[in-house]
Amino acid sequence: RWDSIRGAGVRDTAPSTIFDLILNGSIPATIVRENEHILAFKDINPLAPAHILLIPKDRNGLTSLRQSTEEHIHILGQLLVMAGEIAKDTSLGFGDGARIVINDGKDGGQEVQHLHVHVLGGRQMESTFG
Ligand code: DGP
Repeated sequence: RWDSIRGAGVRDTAPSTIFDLILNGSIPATIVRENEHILAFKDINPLAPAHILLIPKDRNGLTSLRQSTEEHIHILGQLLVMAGEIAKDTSLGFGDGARIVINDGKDGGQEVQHLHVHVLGGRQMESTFG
């Protein structure tokens, strides 16, 4: 799948992550949606009946949302638009709504240092965060 992946940002010197292995096909993932800039796949440890992750194919410095700058506005918008499309996809197990989450940094519970958007659904979410 490398042919559809734009070159990594030259200023992105952070270590690669497990998501790079998914992007280059070294480890399998259940891909549910894809375009030139974004890959969406099922979370390996689902916390809801439907749990999809969206990642920018070119991390371009976005190890976390806190690294975002104006140059990332377009990809951030595209990620949210696709998250909304996925959240409407009943074939993926989504019902009437979803929870869309970005964990950011240690205190946010982020484990993989490649920006990703969680889309969770298929059950009633609790009103609190834990
Ligand atoms: P976070 O805690 O926000 O960094 O979420 C990372 C998510 O990535 C976590 O829900 C599990 C998922 N994940 C980790 N490794 C893999 C993998 O190898 N394949 C897939 N599909 N998901 C993974």
